[in-house]
Amino acid sequence: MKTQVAIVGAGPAGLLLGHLLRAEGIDCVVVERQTGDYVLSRIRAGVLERITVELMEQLGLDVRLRAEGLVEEGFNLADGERLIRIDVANLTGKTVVVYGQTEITRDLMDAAAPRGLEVIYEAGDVALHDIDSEAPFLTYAKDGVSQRIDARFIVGCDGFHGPSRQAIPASVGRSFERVYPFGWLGILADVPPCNEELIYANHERGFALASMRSHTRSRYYIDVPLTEKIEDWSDDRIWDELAVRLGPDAAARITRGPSIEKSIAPLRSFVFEPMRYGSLLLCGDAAHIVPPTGAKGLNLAASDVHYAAAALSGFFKRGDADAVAGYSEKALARVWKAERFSWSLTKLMHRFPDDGPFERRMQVAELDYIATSRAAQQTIAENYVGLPV
Ligand code: RFL
Ligand code: PHB
Repeated sequence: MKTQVAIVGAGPAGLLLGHLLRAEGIDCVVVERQTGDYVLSRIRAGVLERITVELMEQLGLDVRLRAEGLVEEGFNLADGERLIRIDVANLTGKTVVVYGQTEITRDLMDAAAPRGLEVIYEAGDVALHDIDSEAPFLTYAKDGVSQRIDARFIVGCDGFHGPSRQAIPASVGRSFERVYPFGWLGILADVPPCNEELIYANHERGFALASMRSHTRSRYYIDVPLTEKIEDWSDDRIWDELAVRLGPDAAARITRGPSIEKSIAPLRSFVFEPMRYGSLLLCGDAAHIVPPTGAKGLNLAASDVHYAAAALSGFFKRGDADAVAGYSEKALARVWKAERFSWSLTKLMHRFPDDGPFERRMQVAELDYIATSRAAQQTIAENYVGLPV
């Protein structure tokens, strides 16, 4: 098979890019290792920045998002019994939208066939070849038969563990990494949320986050040591812990219910440079990971895709090779700022095992400053809604 752009991975990054390219009349094919159902079963992000909403809008795929998404005008930082509200709408004139990654992916998946976007699921052994040439190609196995896709560009949207980043020679790439000494235990349940706006809590027993997917579906997280096993966390134990860490006001409003999903995810900051090598571009988690504090991961994938689509459209529509050459620098400038925000909010809201009384006083001082300074709140708010693309 021959195409203009071969995309590896049908997560949100790969599907968004595929749709944006098809809308420009550029040929592309997406290859995905898993089944569509498996991709939809991964419970992940819940908070969308402007850029992510705008891309769905640009594609005319925002009907359900507009109808079902919850517009959030602010969020809260809790420290013991104190609650600091960040009035995002007032401070920035913008809002974020609560709408699950699963729903975005479903909307993109449902529109693929009608819009002529070919997605090949259950593609095994995907490998990238000749990425330093102008004629790169992918090989994969489907139903036991080996297949090949020739393209002008390959875009790696295959997440942190995919083969694309690994295809770049070690001598030209550089990784920056910070692994955190805890993970987030998440629980999804069909119960009304305890609060209309998100609450990120720093409690002496650890971190907690109250989030949601809708008025009837809640998403909560607590941080746990990486040695913890999910089997040791009954639903009751999780609800008890949330009630303590979120503080008495929120606790009084928590509705408990059986979990429909629970899992532990490790926290990591990671950036790979460059995000382009030869005819290969990387987008989303394939190139970088943020800890989930601040909800940046999916949104960064969306801004990468926005830059990549513009660069590829420049190449195919106007013969502009510079656009592709400049992709990495442009994308990384925004990536590093989101990395900084996610890292600083993670440091502010979690108790690290090595922290002593000094580090705790620093957290309290910073939270005091945020509570009383409009400038500090504005800094947080403008990062939370997403920096300009
Ligand atoms: P994905 O979603 O991992 O998709 C990559 C796709 O590539 C496929 N793949 C392959 N395909 C072919 N061949 C191979 N060899 C392949 N290897 C992998 C995979 O099967 C998959 O379908 O990456 P993408 O598209 O870059 O999207 C990134 C986001 O998924 C991620 O950044 C966010 O989910 C992070 N994240 C959050 N981001 C936000 O913006 N807001 C949030 O509120 C938020 N909350 C979260 C999160 C991530 C979490 N976890 C579990 C990691 C909460 C959690 C708990
Ligand atoms: C979520 O709803 O899953 C969520 C919300 C905010 C975050 C991370 C995850 O910072």
